[in-house]
Amino acid sequence: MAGAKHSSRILTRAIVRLPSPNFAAGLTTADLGVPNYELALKQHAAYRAALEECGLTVTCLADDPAHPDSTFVEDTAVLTERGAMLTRPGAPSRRGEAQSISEVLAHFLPSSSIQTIQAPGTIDGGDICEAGDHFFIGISERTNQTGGEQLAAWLAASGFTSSFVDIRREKTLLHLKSGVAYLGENRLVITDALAGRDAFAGYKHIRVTPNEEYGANCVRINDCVLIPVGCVKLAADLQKSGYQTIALEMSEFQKMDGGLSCLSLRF
Ligand code: CIR
Repeated sequence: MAGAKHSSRILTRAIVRLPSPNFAAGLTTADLGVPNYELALKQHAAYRAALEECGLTVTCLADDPAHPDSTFVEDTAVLTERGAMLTRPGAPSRRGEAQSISEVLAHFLPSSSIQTIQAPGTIDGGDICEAGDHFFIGISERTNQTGGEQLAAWLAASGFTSSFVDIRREKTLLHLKSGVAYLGENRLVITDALAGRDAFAGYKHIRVTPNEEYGANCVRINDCVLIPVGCVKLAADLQKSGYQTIALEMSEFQKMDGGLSCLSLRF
């Protein structure tokens, strides 16, 4: 791979959670039909295999029918190489998801490095885009200013910088990372809607075309980038820039507004 050998952080582990049989009862704005649970399980298995192919040891948690959206584990925590911030998700139905993730993280991280967002702050992990030592914090329908400020203060105390990106007017973006992904090498995959924002001016851009917008939520893991099946132009652009891609079927998760990043916590 020319010029794309290493992401800024070597990742070794991932936490995922199986979708539950009542997964279709979760929140969604998509008009793509009801997800098929058996197919979602198959797609989840392929996702886990891809994480392993990227070099990660995967901890797969049992499904949690009390929280139909709990397969989207990314929203429950923000992980850095120096610690974890458990979130307080913006959707009330998802508030109970962080507790069990906190218990799992305690196996891997010192308890002194784990903090929690406090009410009335809210954060969904999907709004937090790590770009090396800088974090973009999306202010959205799920992540509020108070939560963003708590996170920014914690990041600053850990030696990271951060900036806010208000996406509340971007009606097609549930989360900031629905529209932008950091690849490493100062490079972003980004939608037209976000590409003009000052926050992203200092970066190289790989634009997703409007018909491949779902691919903006791709994930760099060590030497690979996970992308959704069907993002043909994005795959070609990534490969041209020296990245190895793995394309994954995501149809059943897309029906529930989920993308590739939201299915795992990576650290
Ligand atoms: C929700 O609306 O909360 C879930 N159905 C989808 C969450 C997707 N999470 C993410 O993109 N980080």
